[in-house]
Amino acid sequence: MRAYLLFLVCLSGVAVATAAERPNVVLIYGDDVGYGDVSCSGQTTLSTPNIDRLAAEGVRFTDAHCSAATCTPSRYAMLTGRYAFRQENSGIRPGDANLIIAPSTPTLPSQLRSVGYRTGVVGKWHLGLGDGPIDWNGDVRPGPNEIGFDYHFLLPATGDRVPCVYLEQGRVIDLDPTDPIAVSYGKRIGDAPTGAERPDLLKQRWSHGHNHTIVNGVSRIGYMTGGQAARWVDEDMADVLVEHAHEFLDASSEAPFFLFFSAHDIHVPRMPHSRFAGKSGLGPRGDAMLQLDWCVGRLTEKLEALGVLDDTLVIFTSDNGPVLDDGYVDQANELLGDHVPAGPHRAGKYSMYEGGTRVPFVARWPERIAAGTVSDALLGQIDLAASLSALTGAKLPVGGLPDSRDELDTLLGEDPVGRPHLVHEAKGLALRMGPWKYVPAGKTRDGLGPWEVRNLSQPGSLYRVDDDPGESRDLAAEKPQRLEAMRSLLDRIRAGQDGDR
Ligand code: NG6
Ligand code: CA
Repeated sequence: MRAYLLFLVCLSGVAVATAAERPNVVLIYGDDVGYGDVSCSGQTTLSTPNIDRLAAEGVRFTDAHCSAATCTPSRYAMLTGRYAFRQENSGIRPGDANLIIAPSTPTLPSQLRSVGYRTGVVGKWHLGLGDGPIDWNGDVRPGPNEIGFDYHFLLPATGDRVPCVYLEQGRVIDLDPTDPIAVSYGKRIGDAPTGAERPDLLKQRWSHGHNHTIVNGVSRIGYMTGGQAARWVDEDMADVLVEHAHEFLDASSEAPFFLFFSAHDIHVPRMPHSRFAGKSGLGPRGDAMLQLDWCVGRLTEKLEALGVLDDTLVIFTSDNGPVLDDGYVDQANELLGDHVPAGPHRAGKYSMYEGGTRVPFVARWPERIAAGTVSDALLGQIDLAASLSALTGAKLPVGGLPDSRDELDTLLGEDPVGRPHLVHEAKGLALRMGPWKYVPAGKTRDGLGPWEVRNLSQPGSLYRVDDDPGESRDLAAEKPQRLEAMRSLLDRIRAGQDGDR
């Protein structure tokens, strides 16, 4: 009898858990979106009503961070709950790189899949594919399916890297087998014109790098031949990604779902659809931000139409800080006006300063998050894997997600303090500890492109980012003990084989 009652309790427990306690999760990831690029950060130069709606109906964080100031390490850390400096080849990867997450590594999606979620990724990947030379005309594996995603529809690397084709469930879509694809990041292949030789053929010219094969009037990093029918049209990319995200959501009515919507916007090349071109007044960078906000609106609307919006934890954040000229002549600097992409923070993408990783982060789930919450807690994307595991009842595997902490109460806006310390990767490693920021000796980029390179001498720099969000007053000489304590904590985290949980 007791066993039977227990069984009933368990059954009803499952039913309750799927409704109110185990929400769907939609993680919308902007690319190179700075803290100040969303209007809910307080700026008035660019309007992002759909992202602002999530903030108004949920929580907005003022001190949330991705793990690294560039894409590949940041995404690696978020998906694996393991800092990317522990992993070789985790810097910015070329488009023919191999998968840097070993199959069967516990990940955020594999955790959710283990408790019955249907998991999907739509958009930018940039974590490598395959485990040897890649044949883009065959089955490209291992990839997302082998690390926890049931479904994928991807840009293999980035919008500015070949191959410029979409990959769905391991296959390039719309590929004509009589026109096979070849890719090279070394020697030139094929006789198609390059951006270096034929700038007259370009819709948008390159400013640095990006002068190899021309695809859709834009020259890319790397060479590709073939696959003409499969090549993407940059201006349609946001529509294509939203369409595939919608299809994933339509097909997910049976189970709770996790969708990682990994937008291409506002990375270069910034080639928004004509609906957005010229609309922001800030040039293609601002127009791409309007397009990204539109994507957020379309996803939110879809959840509403399916009747599951309030049963879904919707998060919007970004993979690294902002950049202006990142290799194409798109007037990002010239048309910037009073817009401040990093908000009050110093520098942006590629930098050890706060602008490198302090990104927008909003989360909406009316079941557990009070509308209109603003949280100053220190929050790291590294903690999403363990926190969402805790939320959904997924057990942490031994040794898995080693740097990811259960910060669910912080994510829900309940803990005003958050993480005690957080690593920030940008070539070297910096550290936050409460309001303190330690930037080690060495070189780091300052500015948003064009950059100045700072060469910080020993013992590095120390800032107090609550009083001085722009990191303008170096307190290293005044607070040598604090600096030393942070330096040695960072050494311990770096050396810690068991991670930083
Ligand atoms: C850099 C590219 C930049 C961008 C970045 C990766 C040049 C000169 N610069 O090497 O345009 O692609 O890599 O960006 O080629 S990320 O957001 O994916 O990390
Ligand atoms: Ca990025």
